[in-house]
Amino acid sequence: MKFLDVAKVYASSGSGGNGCIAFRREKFIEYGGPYGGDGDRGGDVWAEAVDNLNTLIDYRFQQHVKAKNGGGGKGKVMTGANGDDAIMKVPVGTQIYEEDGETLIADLAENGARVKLLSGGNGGFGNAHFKSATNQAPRHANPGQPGEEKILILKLKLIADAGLIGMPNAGKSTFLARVSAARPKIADYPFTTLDPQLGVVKIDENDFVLADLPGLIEGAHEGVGLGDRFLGHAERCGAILHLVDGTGSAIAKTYKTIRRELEAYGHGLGDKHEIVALNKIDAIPPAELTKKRKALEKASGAKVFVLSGVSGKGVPDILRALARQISERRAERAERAQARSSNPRIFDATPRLSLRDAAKAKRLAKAEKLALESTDNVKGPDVKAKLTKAKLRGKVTSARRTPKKAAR
Ligand SMILES: Nc1nc2c(ncn2[C@@H]2O[C@H](COP(=O)(O)OP(=O)(O)OP(=O)(O)O)[C@@H](O)[C@H]2O)c(=O)[nH]1
Ligand SMILES: [Mg+2]
Repeated sequence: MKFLDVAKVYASSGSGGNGCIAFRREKFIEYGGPYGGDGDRGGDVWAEAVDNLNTLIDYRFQQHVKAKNGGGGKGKVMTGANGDDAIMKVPVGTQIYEEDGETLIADLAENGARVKLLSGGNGGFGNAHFKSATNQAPRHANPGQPGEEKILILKLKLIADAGLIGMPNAGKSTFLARVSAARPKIADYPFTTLDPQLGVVKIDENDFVLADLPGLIEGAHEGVGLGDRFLGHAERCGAILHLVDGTGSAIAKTYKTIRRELEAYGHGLGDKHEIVALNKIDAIPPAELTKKRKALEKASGAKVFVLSGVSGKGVPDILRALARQISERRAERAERAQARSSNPRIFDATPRLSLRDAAKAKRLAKAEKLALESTDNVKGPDVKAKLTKAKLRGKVTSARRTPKKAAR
């Protein structure tokens, strides 16, 4: 599984409905006049953060999001129907990017936050709109504005609920493979796991995401071994499971080494509640197990669980303890989120030009096009650019070169 959930979505807003051309025809009403209604707006595309989703998996299956088109106008000056909006429900924490995957459009960090991603097209005016004293029977109506289309990239950072920490060969990957459907590489040499691996664990009614992190050794905070950069993934975990290899000789020393690395890493990792477990009990004689467990209890000052990742003994108890820790942390987080999201943000990511600005932009584009066309036969790009600029500024009425006097 990936730490980052990414989905690509093709979104399009609805087009506006066309205006209608119609005339009023009634038995005793002469010259009934234009009677065509306006088309209505197409639907917008919105994204909304909801807290009952955890992944973007829905958008692997539904990659096209389309809002409805606006209805066309009808006779008797009836306006068309409004196009329905399309609302993309995404998990809280989803970021929405442009097609390049780098330009951020919106970051939906709280429950209920909404963003308008694409605006629907406006409806066209019907012919009733164009009647005037001099044109009492207009035979034209506006078409509806087309909707917009865009490719959007959705990104969600998956946050592991629990992290597995320990020396290399402590049996972390074996544990993850035992309790989840993840299949990390397992081997009896140190640093088998080079990248964090995720698995989804189900125990009783709970499920949570468990991360298998690469092994730590003494001096990891100074970059020894694979360093401690992977500990960043454990920073936001609700619980830490510290596995100690029971077949080793210096159990207490091993435990303390890892603790020192956690403290040295900082970011509150040292203060995080950890569940300590002695692993590989299938390979330890019972008398030795009691001794080692006591030594570990003394070193950690906490209850020590015993388990075997290979035989599965003691695993459910540990999972239940983890699930308890995680649900406590989740409840705390939900309380904080509730306080934050009492006033969710709703914003529009489709800044629209005012009518005056839009008309100005259209005039400018037209003038530029005209100037370019008329300078097509002028040689040299510099002359052409100068003439275009001058024409736009209104200094030259025609960009065509006036014939020289001598030539006349
Ligand atoms: N007897 C016994 N062996 C185990 C147990 N768990 C893991 N092992 C063995 O210990 C070795 C290392 O296991 P891994 O799961 O790869 O250990 P790891 O902690 O992921 O190691 P790195 O990825 O290198 O940090 C493998 O040979 C496993 O078969 C266990 O419960 N009992
Ligand atoms: Mg491993």
